[in-house]
Amino acid sequence: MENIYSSKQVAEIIGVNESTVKRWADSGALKCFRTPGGHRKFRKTDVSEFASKFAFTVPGKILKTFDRVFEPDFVNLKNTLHKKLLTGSDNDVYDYMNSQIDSGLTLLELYDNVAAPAMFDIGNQWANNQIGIETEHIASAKLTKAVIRLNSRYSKDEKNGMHALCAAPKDEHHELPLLLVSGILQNHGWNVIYSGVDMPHAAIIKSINSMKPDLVCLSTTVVKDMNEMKKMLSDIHLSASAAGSVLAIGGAAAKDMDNISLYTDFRAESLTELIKFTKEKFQV
Ligand code: B12
Repeated sequence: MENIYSSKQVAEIIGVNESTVKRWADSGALKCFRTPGGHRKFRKTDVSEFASKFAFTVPGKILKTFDRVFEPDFVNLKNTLHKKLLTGSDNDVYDYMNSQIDSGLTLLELYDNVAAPAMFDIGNQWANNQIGIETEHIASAKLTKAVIRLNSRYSKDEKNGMHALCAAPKDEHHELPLLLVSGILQNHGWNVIYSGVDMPHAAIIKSINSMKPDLVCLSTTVVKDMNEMKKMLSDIHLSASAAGSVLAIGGAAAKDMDNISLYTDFRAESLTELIKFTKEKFQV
């Protein structure tokens, strides 16, 4: 049966005063109907639709998460972020992303289903000459800055005792995916050793040998020479196994790498898959 809420319940769900809900209803912004006794009643679908709009325009206002009344409209969220990346300020981008977390989205959903697709669209616009390279660079920089702030803000204080080394190999300059990976791991209690992009493969191996992390995450977006990449991954995989580390690889270039099990313990297409894997593998 369809869920119906009272003004008080809607106020609790959205996190505002009951009088505010009544005001919204009376102005027509939030749809309601009246009982024969004159009480306002709200359908779940109407609250849900209103809540997603509300979260866009009033950063920081919250949909309390005890009852997730709406399924996020990821396409809409992605389009709004995309617009802010092209036209908003650094703070607009950060505030918007942060307000989505306040609205009940997880960091994982925000990164996998909103941020990554928004950058994908920007890449396509650039490839189709709809925006210039300078616009693409500025948008990437805005997102990078916002992600660094979000990673720090949503890094879990209570650590799970596990260590992950996050790196991107030599000649790989796409840093955003790696920042997302590291932020999500920190958000799940991992200690992250972040060595950044363009890391020579001997240096990755040296780090694995000396730090012996539980997990090594490599992100690759663009590969010039696939054979060279596979050779490098084999070496890293061997060193990781010897050090007792699990090797995970992800990113656009890893997607179509064949015989992947020869080069890594795990290939992920998303952060969601990575977290599922780490939960099963490490019981954390
Ligand atoms: C931003 C960007 C750049 C920026 C990067 C800035 C930065 N600080 O990161 C700069 C300007 C440096 C750049 C440079 C180049 N770029 Co570029 N870039 C992009 C763009 C627009 C976005 C990349 C991005 O951040 N995506 C979002 C991320 C978060 O998504 P993702 O990589 O899929 O990651 C997700 C998952 O795969 C997963 N994941 C990723 N890594 C890992 C790792 C692990 C372990 C796990 C578990 C999961 C995981 O998690 C993420 C979240 O869901 C893409 C467009 C696109 N389609 O992606 C082009 C794109 C990748 N670039 C492209 C190109 C061609 C280049 C250049 C060669 C351009 C040039 N001529 O100089 C150079 C190459 C530089 C190099 N050698 O690395 C092409 C690649 C085409 C191809 N397949 O070969 C693309 C696809 C653009 C296009 N449409 O043509 N780029």
